[in-house]
Amino acid sequence: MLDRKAVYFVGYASGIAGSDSGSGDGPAVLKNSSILAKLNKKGLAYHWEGLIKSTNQSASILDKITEQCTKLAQSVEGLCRQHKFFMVFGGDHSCAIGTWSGARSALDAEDELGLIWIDAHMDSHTPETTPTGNIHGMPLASLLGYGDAKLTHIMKAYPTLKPENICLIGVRSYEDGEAELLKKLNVRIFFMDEVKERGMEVVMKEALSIVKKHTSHFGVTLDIDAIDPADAPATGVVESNGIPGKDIYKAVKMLAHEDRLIGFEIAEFDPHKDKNHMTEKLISNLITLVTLGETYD
Ligand SMILES: [Mn+2]
Repeated sequence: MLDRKAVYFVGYASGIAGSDSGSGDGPAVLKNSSILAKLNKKGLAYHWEGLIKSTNQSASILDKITEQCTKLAQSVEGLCRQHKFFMVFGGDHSCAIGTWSGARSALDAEDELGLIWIDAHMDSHTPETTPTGNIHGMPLASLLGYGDAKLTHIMKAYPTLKPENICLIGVRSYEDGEAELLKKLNVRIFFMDEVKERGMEVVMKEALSIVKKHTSHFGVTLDIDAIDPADAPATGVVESNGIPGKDIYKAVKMLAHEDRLIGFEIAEFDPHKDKNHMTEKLISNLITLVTLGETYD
């Protein structure tokens, strides 16, 4: 198991893939956070690898995202190859294209990567099905090999993920086109109704068995909007009726002893919408839960 007493943070400081760009400031707020600064006292040493953002002002949004995701993928790949436990902080959820392309790239060609996608949305649109054109609605489709070739081919392995090795948790808002794609691919979706009915721990256990079955390693990506806005208000596309904060804690705590977990990602944190640093504190707790198995406060 990777040493998680030392973790490596990478920030994806961009919100250009969504209609609300506030999430682009998320990583900088976390980097300067006095709340996160106290993690050291818990026995957790963390290092910031940097904040990634496109430097090409005149490029199209697609090209900027391609550039950012390529840089992020290279950073994550490097950390994985050095057997370092990484955490990526968005930024909008287009970061996932870079993060998981990079993690996949660090594995051997014959290995497979699993991924648990915790989100209120499916993020599985293609340029053909999207009603908004926003790329933060497309990262999972891209990772599965559907969408613009620039995004599906960030690194060499194509597709990055296979549908049988992933699952979604917490979904409650989506459009037909993306739902059809995931249904066609037979992707397991734990909709919010099922999470409520069976409980988050039961669902998480089943999710872990899916992503570990045919893979050497797996990751987890958490969109803040999966969590109930009463416990995590700081996100761009708020959806009511989400996963309670205490249940997210239980689920993430289960990851602390998963030795094949390669890294963890938190996306769509918009600090401008936080209330009394509530979401920032929740993120601090998630960091210590996934690494040390206990909450920070
Ligand atoms: Mn998302």
